[in-house]
Amino acid sequence: MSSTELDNRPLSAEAQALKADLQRNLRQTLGVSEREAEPRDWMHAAAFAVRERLADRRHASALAIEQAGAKQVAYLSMEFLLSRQLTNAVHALGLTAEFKEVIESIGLSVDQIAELETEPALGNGGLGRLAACYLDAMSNTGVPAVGYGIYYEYGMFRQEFANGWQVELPEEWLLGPNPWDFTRNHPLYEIGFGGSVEHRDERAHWQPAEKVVAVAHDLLVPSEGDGIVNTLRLWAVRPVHGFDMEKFNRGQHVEASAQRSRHKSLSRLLYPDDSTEEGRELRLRQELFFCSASVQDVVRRFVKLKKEWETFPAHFAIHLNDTHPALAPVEFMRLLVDDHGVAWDRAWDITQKVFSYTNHTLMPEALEVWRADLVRRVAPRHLEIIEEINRRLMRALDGNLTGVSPERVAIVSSDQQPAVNMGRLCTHVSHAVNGVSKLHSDLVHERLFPDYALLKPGCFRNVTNGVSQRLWLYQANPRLTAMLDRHLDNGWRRDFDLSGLAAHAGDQAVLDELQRIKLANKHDAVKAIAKRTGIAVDPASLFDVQIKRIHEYKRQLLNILGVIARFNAIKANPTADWTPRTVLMAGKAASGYWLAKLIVRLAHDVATALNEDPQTSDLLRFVFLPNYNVSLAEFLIPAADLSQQISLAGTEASGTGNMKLALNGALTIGTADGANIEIADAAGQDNIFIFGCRVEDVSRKRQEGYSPFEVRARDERLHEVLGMIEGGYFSPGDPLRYQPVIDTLMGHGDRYLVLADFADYLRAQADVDAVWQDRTRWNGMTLTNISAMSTFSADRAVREYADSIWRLTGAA
Ligand code: 26Q
Repeated sequence: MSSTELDNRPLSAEAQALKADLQRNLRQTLGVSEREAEPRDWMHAAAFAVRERLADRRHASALAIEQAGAKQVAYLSMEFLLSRQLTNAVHALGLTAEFKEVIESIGLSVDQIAELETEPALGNGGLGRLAACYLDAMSNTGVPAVGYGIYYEYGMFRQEFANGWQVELPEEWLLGPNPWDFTRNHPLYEIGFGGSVEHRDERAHWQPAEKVVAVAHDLLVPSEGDGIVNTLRLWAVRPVHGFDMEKFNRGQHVEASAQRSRHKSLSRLLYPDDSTEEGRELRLRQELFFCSASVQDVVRRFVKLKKEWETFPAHFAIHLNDTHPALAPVEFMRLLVDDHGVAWDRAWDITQKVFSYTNHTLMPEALEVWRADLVRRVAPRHLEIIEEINRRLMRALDGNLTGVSPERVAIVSSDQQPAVNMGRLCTHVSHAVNGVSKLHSDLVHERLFPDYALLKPGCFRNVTNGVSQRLWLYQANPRLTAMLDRHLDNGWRRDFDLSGLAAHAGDQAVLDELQRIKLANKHDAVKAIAKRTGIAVDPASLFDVQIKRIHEYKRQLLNILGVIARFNAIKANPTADWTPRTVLMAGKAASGYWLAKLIVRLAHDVATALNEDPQTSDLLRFVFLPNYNVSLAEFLIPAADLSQQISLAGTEASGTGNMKLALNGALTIGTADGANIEIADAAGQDNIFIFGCRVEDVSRKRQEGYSPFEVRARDERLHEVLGMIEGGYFSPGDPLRYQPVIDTLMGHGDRYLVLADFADYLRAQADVDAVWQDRTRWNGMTLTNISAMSTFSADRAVREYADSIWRLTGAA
């Protein structure tokens, strides 16, 4: 029976109850009868029915947390890149089977219903997805937490293609009801902007020029079984005095709502991560809005406890997900000192015990530095507080013999045009600062904040990233999960312990099973790929996957050059024993990052040329999948054979896609960067394809004077590949199209050493081909990788934060 035919089998008791709730919500919440209902109405009805169950659980766990007086975490992040809520919630409630029964009894399919939900893409990429995995892990490990973020009207754009170019379209995720949203009418918080500060009666009095009100939109973060339900509290703007009646009455209808619409813009859109210029005032206003609302909320929750301020750190830990919430500790100081009359030193001591900070990038262009005059314009009192913090720090360094350089720790630079360094601000206010992989944490310590390392050596830590196994294994890959259930001890899910799988490394039947599962997943992916692109790919070929934001440092270009070299090699020797490959690439380029957009176009053009070549297209297919998002990752990751993690050593802080792919049985071809190094250590160097320069080689090469021209001259294959791009082979009507790509690689010095790693990359790819020919060996490597991935669970990471950073005694 096809899944969309009406299923008349009797429902289980649980499914009957669920179905009754669906029908009731359809009729009463949505006001639609069954006769009139479209699939979308059923999706909404299902969401309302499921959220009722979540809400009940939330009330119970909120009460239990309150009664236990447990310390709570406020996780501040400008981004949360959530998955679709319905499938996630159904899974957490353990209702997957019942939900399927109900939906099929209505004559619909679960996939069809799930796909009608637009995912809330309130994040750019890695950092936002990490925050979402950590929320899930906090609920599932019993860490009481509120995630604080922004309820963007427009999250990540939808990527489409027009004549080969990426175009960005707004994703209208809030059209229609949002069944997951609990909009709160209280508490509401006023947020001030601009204005002036007066100092009288030994106190600062800030008179903001403008005010808006922040409204909370709460989403629930469930856990499996009888764990806790945490809250994700996202702020939106409700303008005050938003409508000028006088203007309206004078007939100035548009002007009457101008201020309202200006205010609304604060939570209108998610900024892209391409931030190169500093002068974007709206972003800074957005950060202030978010920080002020979140900190006011935490402080209000504390005040309700009626405790001494000194006990604040025993009740709340506030975590800064990168520097985007850097104004939060400043707002915290302001509330304590200005509004609650706490003396500066006392407030400062509390602040340092409350805040902690994670750095996610070393790329200079992503490190936030704001001009002081801009900060003054947006938040004059906050700038004063930052200046005072800086003044006291500089004073403390006076005559200090520790070798700390004042210029290298100064939060406000003393240049002609002073600027605020947000990374230093976060480091100074926090009792713990961490990077997101061992290598990255070392670099944060040694290269980014070397003088802070001298000043407060005990603060620096590492917490290697982790991913949610519930989304990325149980939900995305039910076949592999069922296999693990068959072969591992009963308790494997509780402790997320995959290590028992290693015992089966020599068992041919288990290896075959693994291969069959991968093939079945690939068959599913083939259908999804055809649906999205119209391109047919062969599930028997090796699926070689690179999925992530398009950035020069991530070196999608190296992948593309490698694909072209493979194409040339096949043409030169068509009858050799080639491993058929399907290279799958997906990712979005920030709209203002034109070179990244040109790289996307190159991928697209190379794919077109290759796929049309009858001599090679059975052996090599290249597909750029549009609109990479969480849902796409959910079907592609379980189908991947090879995971490309090929950043320039020292530039990718951690990576998390690398973990998701390895967990799903893809082998990694990667550089010694970020968490790749730890994946290699866990899985064993023989079970991964590492190539290219290491961090030390990169520094040495740069010192010695690296010449892309020499590299090109020495490598025939590289010379040919670059010649084709340069000569318009992939852009016949527009031969100069890719000149800027050639220029960055050649004329402008190849900042990311793409050419330097080219030859070793081809060598590693040839190793991949050779292993693939011996499928038993390949499957054995796959099994060993999976068995070593337990440690890359978000639960492990969250427990490390809870123990060593947030100090939650009694947390699981
Ligand atoms: C900054 C200022 C103005 C506008 C935007 C930004 C901005 C926004 C987002 C800067 C950076 C980001 C995102 C950074 C990010 O995603 N970093 C990734 O974090 C992952 C989780 O730790 C790591 O695995 C990745 O290695 C890292 O690149």
